[in-house]
Amino acid sequence: MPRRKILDMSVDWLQILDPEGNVDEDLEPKLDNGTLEKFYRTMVLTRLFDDKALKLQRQGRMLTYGSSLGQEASAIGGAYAMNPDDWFFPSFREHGAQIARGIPLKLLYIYWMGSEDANLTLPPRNFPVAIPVSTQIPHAVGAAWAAKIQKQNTVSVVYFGDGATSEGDFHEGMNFAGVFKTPTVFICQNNQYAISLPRERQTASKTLAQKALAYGFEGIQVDGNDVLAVYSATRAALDKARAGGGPTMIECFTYRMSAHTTSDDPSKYRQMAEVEEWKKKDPIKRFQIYLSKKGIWNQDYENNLIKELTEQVEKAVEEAESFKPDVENMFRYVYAEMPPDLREQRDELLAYVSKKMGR
Ligand SMILES: Cc1ncc(C[n+]2csc(CCOP(=O)(O)OP(=O)(O)O)c2C)c(N)n1
Repeated sequence: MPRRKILDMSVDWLQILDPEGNVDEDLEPKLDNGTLEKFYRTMVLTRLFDDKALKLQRQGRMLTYGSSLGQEASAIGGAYAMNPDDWFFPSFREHGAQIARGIPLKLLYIYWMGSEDANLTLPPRNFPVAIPVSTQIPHAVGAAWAAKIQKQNTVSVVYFGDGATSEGDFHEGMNFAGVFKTPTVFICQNNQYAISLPRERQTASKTLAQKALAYGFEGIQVDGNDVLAVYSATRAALDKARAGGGPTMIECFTYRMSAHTTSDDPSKYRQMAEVEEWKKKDPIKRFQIYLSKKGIWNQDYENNLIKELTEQVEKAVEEAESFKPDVENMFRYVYAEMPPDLREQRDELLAYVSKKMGR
């Protein structure tokens, strides 16, 4: 026969905990209560951190900020599946993953208050936030390739959005990872929008996960508002990568509940009814029901937790606001030898700071 099907591929969907808090016991990961509580605490802390950042920005105490409201499970589920010595490459909306990786809240606030100094003391193996969309992807693949060549047992995990899948860096990184079978886990946060551009206008593909198939490796779509599904899928991908099985792409199907950033007005491009529908799928709420059924969560537990974590957030803000940044740092680490135009800008800024602030 001259014509026959030579390719038959598919993409799985994974959900373990549904929006009503019902768990699929066959798929439920075996996690002890301490770990489950850690997941819950970190999701709640991320939400409190986020809410405070938005308020600070509105009071003129923070620069432009991108909220992660609604994406807490997608962020922390993957990060908690990692080992501390795995490489972590975040985009700009992964506050939850950064918190799960042990990055102090104070540093996150200092960064969003505008100081690169925060990046100088990040815990090892945690890359700084990448503001340019997708540039972190080739970096992650490169680090994974290096780990493979050096026979280290580490995996690179890279986070990016649905919009990032239209960038050249994404395709180059995915292709390289497929060809060289690098130990890389690609976590795509499909939050349905790239600023004002809806997912349907980003790509004609039915899923984002299927893009991995074109590069010769597995892609899976998970319910991104289900922390158990995100954790389990990432754990499986990490185990596979460590065993020499190469890369995986995980598409977390989630929703950006807030604006793109504090400079955006989403009412211009999406309907409130859509937001209301997604409210019913809240990742924290469903995990709360799950913990309540396990006898871990109750209203007193919640009240105590909110009090404790709010204090933690307030303390971090205080520390961040009393931090004295060294403005010269933003010029220091790009070139081994600073070009004249940059030197000129640095001198101008230093003169301004010294005049304005007497430093
Ligand atoms: C290379 C590059 N192009 C454009 C921008 C401007 N920009 C910032 S965020 C963004 C949309 C990103 O969408 P997505 O990847 O889906 O992530 P999300 O913001 O939804 O988390 C754009 C176009 C940028 N930062 N970098």
